[in-house]
Amino acid sequence: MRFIILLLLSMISYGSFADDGYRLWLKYDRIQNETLRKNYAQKLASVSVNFSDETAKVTVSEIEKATSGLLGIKSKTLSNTAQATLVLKVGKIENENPEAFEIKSSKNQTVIISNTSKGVLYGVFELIRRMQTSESLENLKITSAPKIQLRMLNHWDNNNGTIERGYAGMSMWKWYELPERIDSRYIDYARANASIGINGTVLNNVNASARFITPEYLGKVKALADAFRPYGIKVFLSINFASPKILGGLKTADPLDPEVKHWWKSKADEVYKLIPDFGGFVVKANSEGEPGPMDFGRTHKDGANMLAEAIAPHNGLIIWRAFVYNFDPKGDRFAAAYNEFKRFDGEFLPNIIIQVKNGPIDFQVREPISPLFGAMEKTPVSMEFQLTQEYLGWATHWVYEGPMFEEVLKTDTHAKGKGSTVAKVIDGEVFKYPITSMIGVANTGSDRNWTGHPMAQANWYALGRMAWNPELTSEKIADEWVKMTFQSDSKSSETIKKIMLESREIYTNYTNPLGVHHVMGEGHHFGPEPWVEKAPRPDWTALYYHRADSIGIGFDRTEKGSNSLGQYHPDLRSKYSDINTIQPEFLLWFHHAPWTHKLQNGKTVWDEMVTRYYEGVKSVEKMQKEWATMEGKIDSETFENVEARLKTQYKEALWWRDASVLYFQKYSKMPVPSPYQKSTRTLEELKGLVDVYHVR
Ligand code: GCW
Repeated sequence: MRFIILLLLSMISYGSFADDGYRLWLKYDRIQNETLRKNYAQKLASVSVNFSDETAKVTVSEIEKATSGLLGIKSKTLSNTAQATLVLKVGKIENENPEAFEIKSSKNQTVIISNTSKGVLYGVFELIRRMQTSESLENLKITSAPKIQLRMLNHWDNNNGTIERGYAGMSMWKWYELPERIDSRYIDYARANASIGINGTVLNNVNASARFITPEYLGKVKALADAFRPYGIKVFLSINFASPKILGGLKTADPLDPEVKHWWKSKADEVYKLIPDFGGFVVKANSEGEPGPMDFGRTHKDGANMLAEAIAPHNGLIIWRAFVYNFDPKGDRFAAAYNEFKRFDGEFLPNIIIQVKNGPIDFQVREPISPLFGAMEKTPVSMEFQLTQEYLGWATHWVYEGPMFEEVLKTDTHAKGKGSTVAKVIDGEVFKYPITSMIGVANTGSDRNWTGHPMAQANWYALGRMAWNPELTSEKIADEWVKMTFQSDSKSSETIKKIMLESREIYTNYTNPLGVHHVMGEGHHFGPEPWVEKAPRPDWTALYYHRADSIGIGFDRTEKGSNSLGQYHPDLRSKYSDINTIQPEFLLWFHHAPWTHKLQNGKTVWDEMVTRYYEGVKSVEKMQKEWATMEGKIDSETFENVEARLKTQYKEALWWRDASVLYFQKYSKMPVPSPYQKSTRTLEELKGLVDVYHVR
């Protein structure tokens, strides 16, 4: 007994309660600064709530959790609004957005008000965030409204429990227990999403099994929709375009066939009868072997419009993905989506959104923007980012994606003159889109800490915050996340934030310097395989993209090459078209640059590439050193977890560096510049490593 008490006392004094990461950024450990804590405690001493729906219950329960955790108090519930220190109110506010809220505070009272209960919930999370990040609650006069309507996660989860490109365990959805049992994790998932403004979730993989829309599964989906509703989250499903054949026994899934149309209409009726606020269907059609309208000689427009018609009576949406690329021996995969969709601009029904990946290829480490942003004037396009780190080192490499999102969102499409940034395209400002959306392909799984790598939680957080306001900086978001997640001293917070902000560029340097792309392992997409020269399709090889030869490296997309650059507005095009002025980070995306070509810093392409590979690895060593200073400053479980993952990251960074340099050197025939030393490993040895990683 004495031993246990001593152990507990020492844990408390060293603050070393093991933190398994389950609580995410909603940690709510006691605020150490007493003055601040007392001040907050006064402000949250009593609460009055003027609404009483399901959302009211979860809002009050969130306040209870936050006040007992952060402040060590239990707020009194008062029916007398005048006496309450915190008033939560549904009422008319100036901003008509149903999700907007206002927070106003005077000396004795803080009022959170919104047109809807959901807006109040968002306001409460904002207030809690302010306490978690030690901000003042005095004289607040805040109005906040989301700039994007649909802020969503897309789960690539399959009904057998696996996740496509999921690196944090198995799927969270226990289909076999549903609809009877609602796992408490579903509720914590919904809370976490609501805390960052996420209001929609697509439960299943876009490579969709038709099973999800069978009556059996729809019952399960309804149970999840009911569990998420109080948190303001709508449920969507990915569908299999061939469902009328697979489930309905029809001879065809041709979108113009009357029986097929009828089948989808009654399916939509069935779904909405069960789930009246169902969000809609997401469709990956005629892409990577998935069925679609082109199987019947029809177009993406025919397919999308048929489904849109079926779902329109219920106010449902069709989210049609633009990730399509048929192999064309003369073409350039970069140009495929634009070629397919631009011609139909204006011909899609109004309840359709075209969901576009941030770049033209496929979630590479760094991509220029998809030319569809800024090109679709009459059809809403939405942003698809990938949180799960398919090409970003899975769950062993620490990559904070905030700076990548920010780089994409700040890119100027010039569609309607200077300042037509991607952020402004997708939030509807540039073309006045009636529907707006941003989604992240989820990085969550059944791992206790949700995301495998503890630091990857920040990517989920960043998606929600940027979807609420695509003009927020990645720095501000990192600052919030670190403070909320670690509740550590300010020096430690700064160290963690610094590593985060540098992490993406570091990863880029040791894997994809100067804009070389699609050089990862084939199929599993892990580790380096720039030597992949044969694959089931040429555009699945690495050679198709890097085109290394005795002269140089990179894909010429200028007028002299594939001319895909021509898909951008001339003012954006000119940023990339001159090999002498292009930002080096994008060089090999657009130019076949001679190895000896001199960059603006005076170095040759070869020397600069090698420098980046080597400096990238050195930076991982630096990350390790900086992280080492966190020992004792944050809880030991997270510390050790990240420390171990950084060791793996270092090992794999060396693998990337050596494999890439040795492989490309076969073409450049140039030496590794000093002070760097050529690897003592051979290329053959490094190629052999791939098999080890295949079985991961
Ligand atoms: O990046 C590729 C992935 C596929 C994925 C596809 C897509 C769901 O390798 O696994 O399939 O993109 O986005 O549809």
